[in-house]
Amino acid sequence: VWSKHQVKKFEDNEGFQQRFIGHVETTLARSLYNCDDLAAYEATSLSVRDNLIINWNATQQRITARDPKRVYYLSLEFLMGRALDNALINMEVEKPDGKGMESSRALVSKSLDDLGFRLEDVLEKEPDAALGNGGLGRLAACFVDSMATQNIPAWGYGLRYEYGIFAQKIIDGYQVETPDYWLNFGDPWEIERNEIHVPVTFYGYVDRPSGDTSTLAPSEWIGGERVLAVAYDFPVPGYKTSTVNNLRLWKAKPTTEFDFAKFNSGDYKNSVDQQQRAESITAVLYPNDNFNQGKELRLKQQYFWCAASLHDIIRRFKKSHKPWSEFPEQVAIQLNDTHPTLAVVELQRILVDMEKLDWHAAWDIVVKTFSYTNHTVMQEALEKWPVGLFGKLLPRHLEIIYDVNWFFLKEVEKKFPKDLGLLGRVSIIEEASPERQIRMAFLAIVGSHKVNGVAELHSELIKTTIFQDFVKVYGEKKFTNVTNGITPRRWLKQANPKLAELIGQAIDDPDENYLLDMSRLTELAKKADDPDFQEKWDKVKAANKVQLADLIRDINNGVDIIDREHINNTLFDIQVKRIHEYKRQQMNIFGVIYRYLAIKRLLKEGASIKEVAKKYPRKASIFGGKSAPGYYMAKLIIKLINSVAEVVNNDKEIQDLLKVVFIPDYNVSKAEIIIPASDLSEHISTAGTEASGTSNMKFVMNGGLIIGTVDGANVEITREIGEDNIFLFGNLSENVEELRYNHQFHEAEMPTELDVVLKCIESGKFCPDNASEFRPLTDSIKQHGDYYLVSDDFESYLATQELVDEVYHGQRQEWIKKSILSVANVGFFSSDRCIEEYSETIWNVEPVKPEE
Ligand code: 26W
Repeated sequence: VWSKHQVKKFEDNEGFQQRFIGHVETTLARSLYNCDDLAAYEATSLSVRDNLIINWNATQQRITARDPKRVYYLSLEFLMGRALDNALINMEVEKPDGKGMESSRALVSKSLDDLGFRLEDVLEKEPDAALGNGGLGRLAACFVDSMATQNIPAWGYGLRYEYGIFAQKIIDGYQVETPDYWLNFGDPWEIERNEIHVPVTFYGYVDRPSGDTSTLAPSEWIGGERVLAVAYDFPVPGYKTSTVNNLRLWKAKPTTEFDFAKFNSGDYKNSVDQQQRAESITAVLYPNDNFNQGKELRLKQQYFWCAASLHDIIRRFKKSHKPWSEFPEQVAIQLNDTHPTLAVVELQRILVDMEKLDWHAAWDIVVKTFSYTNHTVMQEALEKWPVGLFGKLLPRHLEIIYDVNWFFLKEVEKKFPKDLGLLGRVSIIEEASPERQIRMAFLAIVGSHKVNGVAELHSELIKTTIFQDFVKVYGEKKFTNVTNGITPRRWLKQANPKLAELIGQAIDDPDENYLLDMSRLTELAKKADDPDFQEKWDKVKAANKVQLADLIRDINNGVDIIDREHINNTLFDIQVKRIHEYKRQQMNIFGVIYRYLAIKRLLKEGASIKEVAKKYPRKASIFGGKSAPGYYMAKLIIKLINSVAEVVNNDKEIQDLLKVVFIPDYNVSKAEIIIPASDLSEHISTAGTEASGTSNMKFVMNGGLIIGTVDGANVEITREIGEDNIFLFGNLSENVEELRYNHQFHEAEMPTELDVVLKCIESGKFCPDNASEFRPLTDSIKQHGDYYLVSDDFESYLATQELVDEVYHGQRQEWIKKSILSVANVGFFSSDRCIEEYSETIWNVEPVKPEE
C-alpha cells in the first residue's frame, strides 16, 4: 500500500516542469509570470533536491541495513562553491530513447528553455557556499565528492557558519572586507533538522562522585554554559551513481532552558543576552589561512562541533548494539588538520566518564579510531592553546590531556631512559613562558593510529622537521603520505565542458566515463602530435580565454583591459590563491615590474615596438586572492599589484604588450572561469613551504602549463607529466636553511635585476603620493633577512619566464603538445585516487554499492 504513495523522482521534461511549477507556486508562493531568475534558481534547486533526497534516503537505508564501517571526515572548513550545476552533472536520468542513463543537465536545460529561462543565467544566481579559506577547505569539498562517487559510506561534519569567508572589494587598490551573508535568500540545498539537536556544555567544574581523587576515575563535569547544536544536512551526490552522502553542518542555538536565577533576580535582559550569545559560536568562519590566533571563540567553535559530531556518531553506533571494543571496526574518524583534535579527548571522556570503561581500554579504542592529516609545516600555523584559557572552558578535557600526556611520556621514558631532552621536546604540554601551552599537533599524533602529509615532499619533511622526535618514538610506519587530489567532475567537466567533450571524443568515450577512471586519459598522448587535434585543443583554450576576458571586462566597468584582437596571441599568466608571503606573489609582481622596465628601456634606446615584442611578447599577468584581514604584508602586496596595474595598463607607449589584472574576490565560482583560461600558472612558493598545493593540479587538468618551484605536489606533477612539460626553477628545499642562515649573517647580496626593481619601487614610481608606501616590502628583503628567499630565486625565475615566452610565442605547436601531454598524464591527481588510498591504508573501509 505504502509503495503506491512513494514520492517519485522527475524523469523527463514534463516531470521536471511539473515539479518546478509546483515549487514556484507553492514553496515560493509565486506565479510563473512573476518568476525571475533568482526564483527560477530556487525552484530548479528544490526540484533537483527532491530527486537527491530520494536517493539520499535510499543510500542511508542501505547503509543502516548493511551496517558497514563508516568514515567521518571532520573539517572546520568545506569550501563547496555552487551546488546546482554540480548536482545536475552528477545526477542521472534515463536517456530519452530509454537506452541507459545520462546526466540530467541537458534535460533541465531544455525544460528551463521551454519555460523561458536560460540555465546559464539561472546557475549564476547561486551564491557560493564559501565555508572555507583555501586549500584545506576545498580539499574537504573534493573529498566528499569522491567519497560519494565511490560509494564510500562517509559523512562530512562541519559548522554552518552564517558568514563564510568575507567578500573582497578592492577600493583604491586596497583590500576591503565585507561580510558574506550567504544565507540571505535562504539556502535551498540545506535540510534543517530541528529534531536532531545536541546539548553542548562549556565552563563549569569537575566533580568525582566516587570520592576518588584520581583523575583517571570516572568524573562528572558540571558544565556552566549550555547551547544546542542543531543539524543542517546537505546532500552530496556522487557521479554516475545513485549514492547520495551527507554533509552535516551544525548551527548553535540557545537552549530552551531559561536561567531562572537571573530571571528571578530581575535580570531578564542579561538572561536573554546570554542565550543570544549562543548563536555567535557559529556566526563566522575565522578568515586566517595558515595562521593561528588563539582566540577563545575559536576554541569554543572547535569543541561545539567535535562534541555534537561525536554524540551523533556514537548514537548511530549504539543502534547496532555492538560492544565498545568493536567501535574502531565500525567507525573511522579523519581529522582534517588539528582543528578537530578535541574529538580525541571528547571520545576518551565519553568512554571513561559516561560509559565507565577502563582508562586504557578506552584509549586503545580512541587511537584505533582516529587518524590525522597535517597540512602545513609553518610554525605560525601550528595550533597551541594556553592551559589557562583551555582549562577554564573545558576543565575535564584539560585533566584528560594531562593524563594522556603522562602515560605517553612514561612510554617514551621506558623506550629512551636516558633522554630527558626528548621528553621535553615531545611533551603535549609545552613549558613556555608566560604560560604553558597545549600542542594540538602532538596531541593529534598521540591520539591517532596514522598521521599523513599531503604530498611526498611534505610527508618526508614532517618526518625530519616538526615531527622528527615522534618518528623516533613510534617508528616510521605511523607516518604516511597521501598526495592530494581534486575532483575531475567539478574541475574538468563543470569548469571546462568544452575540453571535457573534446577529450571524450578523442579517447572514444562520449559518455565521459573517463571522469571515473582518469588513467584512461593516457590515450590522449597518441594525439599530441596531430595538427588537427592540436588546433581543436587550441580553440578550446582560446574560447576559455575569451570568457575570462569577459569576466575581466565586467569587473572593469565594461572596459576591456586585455586586447580582444590579440587574445590568442597573449600569454595568460595566472597566480590565484590566498595571498601569503610564502607563496611569493611579491616575486611575481617584481618580475612584472622588471619586464615593464625592460620594455621601457628598449623603447628608450630606440627599438621599435615590433622589436621589443620579439623579446617581450604579449602577456597578461593575472592575480587573484584574499589576504587575512590582519595580515599587513599580504595586504601591502595586494596594493602593490594594483598600483603596478594602474601604471602599466595606462602606459600608452608600451602598446598593450603587458597588462596587469587583479581579479577581486577570488572564490570557487571565479576559479571555474579563471583556471580553464590559463596558458601558464604560477606555483612559486619558497621550497619546503607549500605542503601540496591543489590549484597546480587544477591548472594542469585544464591544459595549462606551470611555472613553479620544486615544492609540494609540483614534484609529483613533474614526475607524472614529465619534466619537459613543466617550467621548474629555484633553490631546493634542502638548501633553504643554509640560505636563510646566510641572509642573517651576511650583507644582503642583491642580484642586479632585483636591485633595479626594488629601487624603482622605492623611487615612488607606483605610489607618487606616498613614496615610502611599499618600503616594508622592499625592506623585508634588504633589511630583514629575506626569509622567503626572493633574492635567491629571482634570477632563475626571470630566466625561466624568458624560456616560457620563447616556447609560447616561438614554438606554439610544441606548447600545445606539452599541454596535451600534461592532461594525458594528470590522472593520478584525481581525488578518487586519494580516497582509494585513504580507504585502503588508513580507514579500512569498503564501498557500499547501490544495487544495479
Ligand atoms: C589555525 C589557523 C590555520 C587555518 C588553516 C592553520 C592552518 C590552516 C590550513 C591547514 C592551511 C591550509 O589550507 N593548508 C593548505 O592545505 C592544502 C590542502 O592539503 C595544501 O594543498 C596547501 O599546500 C596548504 O597550504
